Amino acid sequence: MCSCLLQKYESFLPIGPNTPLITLGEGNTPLVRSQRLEKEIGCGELYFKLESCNPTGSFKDRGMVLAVAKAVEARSQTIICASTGNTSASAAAYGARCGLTTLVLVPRGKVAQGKFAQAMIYGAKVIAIDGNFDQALSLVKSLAKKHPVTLVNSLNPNRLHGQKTAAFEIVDALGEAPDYLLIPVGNAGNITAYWLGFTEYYKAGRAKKTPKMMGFEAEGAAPIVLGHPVAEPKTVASAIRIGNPASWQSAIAARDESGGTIDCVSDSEILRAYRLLATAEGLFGEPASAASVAGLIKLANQGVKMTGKRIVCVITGAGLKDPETAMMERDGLWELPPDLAAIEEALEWN
Ligand code: AN7
Repeated sequence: MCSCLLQKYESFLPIGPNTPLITLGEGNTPLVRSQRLEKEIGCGELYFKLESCNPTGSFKDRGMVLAVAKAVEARSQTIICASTGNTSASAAAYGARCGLTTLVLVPRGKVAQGKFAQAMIYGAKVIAIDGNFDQALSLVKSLAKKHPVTLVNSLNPNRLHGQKTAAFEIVDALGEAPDYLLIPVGNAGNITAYWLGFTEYYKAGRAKKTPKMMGFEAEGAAPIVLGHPVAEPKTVASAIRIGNPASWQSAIAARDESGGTIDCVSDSEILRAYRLLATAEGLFGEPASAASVAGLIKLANQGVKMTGKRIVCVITGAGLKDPETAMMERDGLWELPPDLAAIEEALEWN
């Protein structure tokens, strides 16, 4: 089987004879059934879509592979994006693969270490600004208007077309669309892309229904829930620290057309879900990813009936991208002398 996402779903993608079918092995990510949370919640079936298994460790690779292929097709030599981290890591990787110059603007000091390391090692030019993601996005939009560069944020429709393939994979794996799709919301591109994918598959007769789209923002960065932009977004989930999402209107359309909701979860709910996912399921997603799981727990606590329902939570990015947040958890660590008796005593094995 080919490991080229663009080729696999070619008929659903804006691909022509001159589009290079580049790949770093993106897509075809696991859909893993829950072992414990499913029983605790009391839903029919619960699955995790592990987008953390993409080549740079996040779902961004699905959209980036197409955006960069189209940039190469158009003979562009430079790609540019604003990022909370994952978009920059992905752009840097595909840019390197295709011999492009990659320029990324990030909020200084607000990008998780692993993502920053990725942008650096893939050879991107990183401009760290004393400002937030929304300011960085506004700057790259201006730069892309004035200069011959390709914008690869999700304002670029190719990003959304690439990312919709995750919805195709879920339907292909389950044989039908799930009842609920739970997903973290930042710049709101991904919820838009999944809805596009589910509706396209429905129209093509590959699914008999579409899921309710359940999006979750972080409480301190919840413009869609509040109904107005947030000037200084704050959350431990740095990936979704976004106060004025680019795909705001299409996210609302996805919510309303699907009969779903967009709600928010607090940092403590996110961190609890983050640890639970790791300890109860053996899955290590980054904090923003845990917003979908925190959302599921919130719905269950609100008494939303999920008996018999098929639910998919999207784990958007890998836990190792943000070692600093993971290292806040020290309960399992004992520092002891290299001494048998001391270790046995600590373990109460004497
Ligand atoms: C792990 O990298 O916006 O709602 O600049 O990295 O489509 O923005 C990342 C977003 C969820 C939210 N989970 O997706 C960026 C960036 C993870 C993310 C989101 C992001 P969108």
